[in-house]
Amino acid sequence: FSSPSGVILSPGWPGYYKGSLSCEWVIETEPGRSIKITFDKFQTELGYDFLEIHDGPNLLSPLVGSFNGTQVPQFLFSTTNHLYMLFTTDNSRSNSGFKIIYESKSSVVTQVFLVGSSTIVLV
Ligand SMILES: [Ca+2]
Repeated sequence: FSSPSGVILSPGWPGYYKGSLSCEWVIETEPGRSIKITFDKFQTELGYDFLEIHDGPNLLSPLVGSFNGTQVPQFLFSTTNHLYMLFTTDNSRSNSGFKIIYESKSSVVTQVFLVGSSTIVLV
């Protein structure tokens, strides 16, 4: 992505996504900035179709959350200038997926979010 903001849609949006997907996205902004993502719409099969978000450039970066069903935070921020997203689905039952808005922010943000049982401190 090369614009300061944009939208990430699940494959097939606004129709249902397909089974057996493994799709990844990497969002990168300039060093020293952070990325804000806003969950505009989110609906996946509960317990089977997951959107994993990692705070960094790849799958090995710290996990922010693994989201499924309709339970997502309203928005979240990266602490680095990268976010890695992986959407995996099993081979049965799909749903409409997600619409996520991303923006590059100057990273002078201090907030604490609770995602699942882990506390993420964003400085
Ligand atoms: Ca499924």
